[in-house]
Formats: sequence, structure tokens, C-alpha cells
Amino acid sequence: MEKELTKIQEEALSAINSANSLANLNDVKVKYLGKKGLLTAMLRNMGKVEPQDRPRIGQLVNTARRQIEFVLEEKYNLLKQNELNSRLNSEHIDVTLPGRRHTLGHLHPLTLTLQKITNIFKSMGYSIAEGPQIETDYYNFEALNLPPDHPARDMQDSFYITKDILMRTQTSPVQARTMQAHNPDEPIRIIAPGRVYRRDDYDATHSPMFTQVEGLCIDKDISFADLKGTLIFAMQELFGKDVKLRFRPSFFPFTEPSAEVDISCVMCHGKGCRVCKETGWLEILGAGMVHPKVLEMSGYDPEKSSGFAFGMGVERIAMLTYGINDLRLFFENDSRFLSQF
Ligand code: 2NL
Repeated sequence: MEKELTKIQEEALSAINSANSLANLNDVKVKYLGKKGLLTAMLRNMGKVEPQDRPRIGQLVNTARRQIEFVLEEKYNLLKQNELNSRLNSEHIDVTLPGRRHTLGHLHPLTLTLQKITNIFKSMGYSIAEGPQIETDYYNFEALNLPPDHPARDMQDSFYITKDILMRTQTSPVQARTMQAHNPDEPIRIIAPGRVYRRDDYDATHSPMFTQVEGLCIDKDISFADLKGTLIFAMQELFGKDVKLRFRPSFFPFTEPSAEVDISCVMCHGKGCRVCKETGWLEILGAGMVHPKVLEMSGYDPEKSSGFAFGMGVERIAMLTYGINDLRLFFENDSRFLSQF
């Protein structure tokens, strides 16, 4: 028994001595001191020792165990220190490297333009109204005096999801919804910004998706003069006090009379240049007095109320404001372009 103990003890010490990794060392620990370890087995076998020898043998086993534990711990600390040293040697941190800069984001030029436009109308008492981009045929067309076989539907030949549901082709359905939700005795002044979708080519001046802003003003005794005054003020706020407006008779199914509105060219101030195709004018707005049928369909009495409405494309206004010649730049998310705003 004593001989065996000495043998185990020597073996253990030598195994600890030659352990070259923490995992290795742990194996040794388990082999000798673990629940099924060799030294543990000796204690368990005390029953086979003569009763008078038990205290002495027991003490020997315990002393051996304490010694092995002590040497194990020393070796553990040594291996741990070696490991740390080799990591410190191999993992360099160069504290003199320059830091990584975080580049600050900012608002998209279309958002900036849209905010400028809505702020101008907010200053005139308008509030912002929004609605779904997926619309029903009823709100997108019918409520705006465009019955199913109306030829003007072809003009904006659309993205249909089902026979009765489509991507909105204008933001006017937002105004129609607002009117229907409104008490007809109360006036309305809203501006409806948002994305609209039309079947179109994608080139420097066309996109199947663009951003529109429409406005609607309904009250008693609203006249075409109010429309003119409102748009002249808004365009002069947007492009400068010396901008002139020109109203040309036109047609929209939802307004009567209707007008297309030009501003004097912001590039050449009316002299004629490439941007205005030598005309001195830029077409920028559609507008008109809300059609009596549209008022009626949304619960307003055309004998009591009247109103005007207008619409404009935000991309076109942003292009003129910033001197951008290709519409696609807005949608490509190239930071070389975007970082300029
Ligand atoms: C354009 C022309 C326009 C309207 C939009 C409108 C809305 C209601 C009633 C009457 Cl609810 N009119 N909107 C009126 C005239 C023109 O937009 O060139 N858009 C880009």
C-alpha cells in the first residue's frame, strides 16, 4: 500500500512537471485527484488496510494529495502566465493608429426640397395630410371624376395589384379621403406630399416612381385669384422674389377651369437657355378650381363651397434648385452625389 502510494505520487508529480498546456494539466488533475482518480481510489480502499494501520496510511494519502494539489496550483499559475505572455507578444495594439472617423449622415436632397415646400405652405396655415401608397381605384380615380373608361387614365397607365387596387398615380386620393372625413361646413387647407407611381420609362427625366406634392384649399368664396396669390407667394418663397408666374389654360378631369403654371426660368431669368429650351419659362405646376363633381362626390355642396387644388413634382423642383440634370441621381444612393447636399 505504501509503495503503491509512493509510485502514484511520483507519477503524478512527473506528469504535472511535463504538462505543457492547461488542458494537459487538467487531464492530469482528473487522472489523480478526480472522482475516479487514482489517489481518490486509494482513500476509498482504506477498508482493505489493517485497522491499526489506517490512521497512518490515511494521513500519508492526505499529505500526498495536498502536495500534488500544491504542485498542480503552481504549475497552473505558470502555464497561465505563459499563455498571457504569448498573447501579449502576438497580439499587438498600435495605439498610435489614427481613429476611424464616423461620417455624419444628413437628409436626402428630395427630403430637403419637400421640407422647404411644406414649410412654405405651413406658414400659410396648411397642415400636412398623408395616405396609403396602395390605393383603391375608387379613391385614385373615381372620386376624382375619372370614371372607368376616362381617357385620362391612360395618361398615367398604372401599376395594378388587383382590378380594383393599384399603386397611387397621384396624391389626390389623400385629399379625397380628407374631404370625406371632414365636416363640409369647416374649411380645408392641406398639403399632401408623397410617392406616386406611373408606368413610365426610366431615363434622365422620367421615373416610374416620383414624389409629388398636392395642395387643396376649400372654403366659402374661394376664387381663382386666391389660387394665383397662393402659388405666386409659394413660388417666390421657393425660387426668389423676382420669379414671375404664367398661367396657361389646360385640362385636368378634377379641376375646372384648369391651368398649367410656368415660372420664369431660374437659370437665365427669362432670357432663354438650354434648361428652358430657349422659351424663358419652366412648366412646374398643375392647378385649377376643384371640379363641382369632385366636391359633390366627397360631400361638399358646390353651391356653398369652392376651392382650388394644385400639384407639383418634387424631383423637378429639386433639380432646378440644385442644378441637377439627371433625375436618376436621386434614386441611386451614390454617396458622392448625396454628400454634396
Ligand atoms: C400635376 C397636376 C394637379 C390637382 C393636381 C386635385 C386634387 C383634388 C381635387 C382637385 Cl382632391 N385637384 N389635384 C389639381 C390640379 C393639378 O396636379 O401636374 N401634378 C404633378
